[in-house]
Amino acid sequence: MAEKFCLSNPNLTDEDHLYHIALSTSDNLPQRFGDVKYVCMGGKERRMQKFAELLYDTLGKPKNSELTEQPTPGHRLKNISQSGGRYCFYKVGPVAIVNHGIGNPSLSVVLNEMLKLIHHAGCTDVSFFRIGTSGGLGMKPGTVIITKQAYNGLLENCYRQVICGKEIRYPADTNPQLAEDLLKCAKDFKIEAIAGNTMGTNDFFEEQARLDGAFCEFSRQEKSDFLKRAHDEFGIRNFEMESCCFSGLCARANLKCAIVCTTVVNRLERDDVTADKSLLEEWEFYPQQLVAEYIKRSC
Ligand code: R2B
Repeated sequence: MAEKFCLSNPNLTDEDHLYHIALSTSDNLPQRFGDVKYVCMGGKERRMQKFAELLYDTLGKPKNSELTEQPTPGHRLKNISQSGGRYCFYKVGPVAIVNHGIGNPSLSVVLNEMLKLIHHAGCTDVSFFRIGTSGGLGMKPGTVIITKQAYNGLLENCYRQVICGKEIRYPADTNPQLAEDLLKCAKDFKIEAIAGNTMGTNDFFEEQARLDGAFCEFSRQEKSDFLKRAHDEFGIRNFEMESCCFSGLCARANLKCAIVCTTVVNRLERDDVTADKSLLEEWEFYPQQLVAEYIKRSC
């Protein structure tokens, strides 16, 4: 029998409150969530709601889903964390779907609580996925990047966390087998995708060498030197703001993870996104399609 996922924190007890996702250990977590095998996270609430609905159809309307009492077209699933007012959370068969907002701090809060949820629920063999959009580096917009290693804004392959006034570094790598399986799904769907390294920053503007934020005191030359170095020396193929925390905390919990992000701009050419709404929607859909297909094939 597969071993139940267990966090190593000795301070966790049978009574726990997961404030930000509005659940606690008195909410029948093993009965409701003990079958979860996949946790899918992404920034926007609306995108994750749509992804949950897509999964509901892709997996053939699994019985062990949490449904809303008053369904409307495209809104059949219950937002389990609605009363918390911070994040959305849907359950579709063996999949938990959650949004994480922007950046490592927002992600860290909900990821801690999702890890505690699968611990209290006694889940087995859980994999974590992050889907989203990103700025590409030398990639044709619309290309999907499946992250191999995450690098922070200092070009270090780690997640730096401050604990009791000290900085600790955790490895920030993803699972190679998951990446390979997702690339295979992309090939079958004829979606352009590559495995590459990702830079996860704590800022959208200057830390990603954008010239168009509220502030900019570096030159165009400094910008292009930095981007070229990231591309050529570190194999960075896209920028986003969560990969270090996501891969760092999953690895720390001994869980497999994958990060699948579409690129919406080539940062070697420009800073702003010029694609129209319908093209952006099409590109944003690729990671959802790939992860939904992966889950369908493997569950
Ligand atoms: C990609 O897009 C967001 C910033 O616009 C951020 O969450 C990210 O990683």
